[in-house]
Amino acid sequence: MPGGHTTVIQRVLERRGQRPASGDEGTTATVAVMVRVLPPPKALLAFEDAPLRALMEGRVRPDMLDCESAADEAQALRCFEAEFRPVVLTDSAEVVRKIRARSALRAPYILYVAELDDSAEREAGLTAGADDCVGRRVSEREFEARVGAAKRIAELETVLRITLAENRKLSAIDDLTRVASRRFFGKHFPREVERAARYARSLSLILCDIDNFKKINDTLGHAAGDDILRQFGPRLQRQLRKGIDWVARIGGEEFAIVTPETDYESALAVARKLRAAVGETAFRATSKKLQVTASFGVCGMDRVPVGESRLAERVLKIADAALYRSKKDGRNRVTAAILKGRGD
Ligand code: GH3
Ligand code: MG
Ligand code: MG
Repeated sequence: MPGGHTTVIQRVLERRGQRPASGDEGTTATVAVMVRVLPPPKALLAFEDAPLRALMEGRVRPDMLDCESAADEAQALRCFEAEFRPVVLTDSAEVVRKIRARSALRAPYILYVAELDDSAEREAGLTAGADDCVGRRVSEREFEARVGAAKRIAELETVLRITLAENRKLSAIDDLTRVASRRFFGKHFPREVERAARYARSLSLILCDIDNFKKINDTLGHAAGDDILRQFGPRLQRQLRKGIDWVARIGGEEFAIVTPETDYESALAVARKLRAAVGETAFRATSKKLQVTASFGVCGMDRVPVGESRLAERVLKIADAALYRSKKDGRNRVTAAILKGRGD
């Protein structure tokens, strides 16, 4: 066939052109876009020397860093305590030392502007904890390059933080409690409902919310609250059938327990067992032991009705209303509701 070869080669080339970017190229492009759309990093200019401060304010363009100035050490530290800045430019080794001494987890990039451009001064700045050091008579071009490096590091850290937060959200497992995530619940609970409806099986949903959790946080601290949450998910899970029932953390201190092949009466019994398991032994919260209770709301279905639209949503609403009832009636209790199909 005339022109046959050309057609094949063309097809190969076209296909190659359509092939999606490799993982690496894709990542590079994504990072580039993320960096491009970020606003300039916030920076603190802490210069005690007023003429130098004015010079620096003029030199750092607003598209490089979003700057705020402080005139002395106390003001600089106050500003920094009030709001974290990923970049700090300063002429004070004391400011460098004090910012580095903070026990906070996030550390800024610090550019120390030394009085003299000599190695002893540079060493003093770096020893105090600066990341980089320039003399105050640095050329405009060098200064811009060094601020550019600070900007790039601050931006990359922001991109990393955004990515980690997004990853956490995408995850099927909740970090703290090691049970299923809210996202997993949102996707898989409707599937469980559909499946049960298709085979006309039973299915129940139990919601559980820890009582007065805010008070625990307020009196023992957030870390103690986290400790309890960490033990809470596994404690629920231990009471359930392995590989069939599953637990998801759907809110701060709120959990959903999905129990397939479980009718109203059985679900009520499971919820009672869970309530007892929560209350009967104390939780370890930092170094203390703490008695905790939880309230439960059940929506039980002896036979999941078929052809109901948004059934999963309705089940969740019914269980939530039952949970609300448990709270209203004094907490540490189980309230159950049954959902029947039209013909039942
Ligand atoms: P109720 O008995 O009515 O449920 O009262 P509550 O205090 O448990 O409920 P409320 O909704 O008022 O407060 C829930 C608290 O849970 C507030 C929030 O700070 C805390 N919380 C949410 N997520 C977490 C977390 O991951 N760790 C910790 N330690 N606390 C959390
Ligand atoms: Mg609560
Ligand atoms: Mg709650």
